[in-house]
Order: sequence, then structure tokens, then C-alpha cells
Amino acid sequence: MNADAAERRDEDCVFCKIVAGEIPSERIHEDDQVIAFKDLNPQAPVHVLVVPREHRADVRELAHQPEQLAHVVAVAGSLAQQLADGDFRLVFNTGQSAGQTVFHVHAHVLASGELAEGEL
Ligand code: DGP
Repeated sequence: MNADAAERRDEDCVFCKIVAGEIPSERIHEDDQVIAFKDLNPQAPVHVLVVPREHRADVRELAHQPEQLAHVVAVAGSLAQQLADGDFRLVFNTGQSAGQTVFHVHAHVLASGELAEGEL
């Protein structure tokens, strides 16, 4: 874990534990700012969560770090290109009444999973 993520860790947060490797996940991307892994309960053929390493409750808090927010969107786009035809839905459930259940900001990347033209 990088130093910033360690500083911003919430001991009770399931996604902080996934970031730290203490809970297993099917990771498909990681870099110094974010990790991405398959959702436990997929709602589409491709359903990946892009999660900043640093603990922030929701996208309203992440908006104070615009570079990190832009990076989340860029990673979502490149995963949709890699895993589907490039088109995707990007969902940030924000707040309990909007369906947020894990209060560590994450972007749901939902896509059809169809291969891009020319692949296999
Ligand atoms: P939300 O409702 O927007 O807070 O979405 C939380 C998502 O996180 C939900 O679709 C299920 C997923 N999830 C919760 N716990 C785990 C876990 O331990 N592993 C994985 N891979 N996904 C999880």
C-alpha cells in the first residue's frame, strides 16, 4: 500500500481491506492511485469496480481531488476498451438512499462484454 492510502485507511472498511490485499478480489487493474476488481454481485456481463486506494466516503469527497476523479474515469474507459467494445455505463451510488452500501468511493463500470471489432 502506498503511504497516502495507509494514512487514509479506515480500519472497518471492506474496500480498504481489499486495497491492502487482506480480503481477496479478482483484480484486473492496479496502479499507484486506484485498483479495479470484479464486482461480487455482477449486474452486467462486465461489472468492475474502480476504487481509489485512499479512503474517501463517496464521490462528493473525491471531487475535492479532481486528478484522482479524472483518473478513475480514465481507468474505467480503458477497462471498457479492454473488456468490452469500449462503451460503458459509469455509476457512483452516492448515499444510503441512492443504494450506496460500501462507503469507500467506487465507480461501477458496466458494459456488454462484447468483443471489439477485430478481436478474436
Ligand atoms: P454500492 O451499492 O454502490 O455501494 O456497491 C457496492 C458493490 O460492492 C456491490 O455491487 C457489491 C460489491 N462488493 C461488496 N463487497 C465486496 C467484496 O468483498 N468483494 C467484491 N469483489 N465486491 C464487493
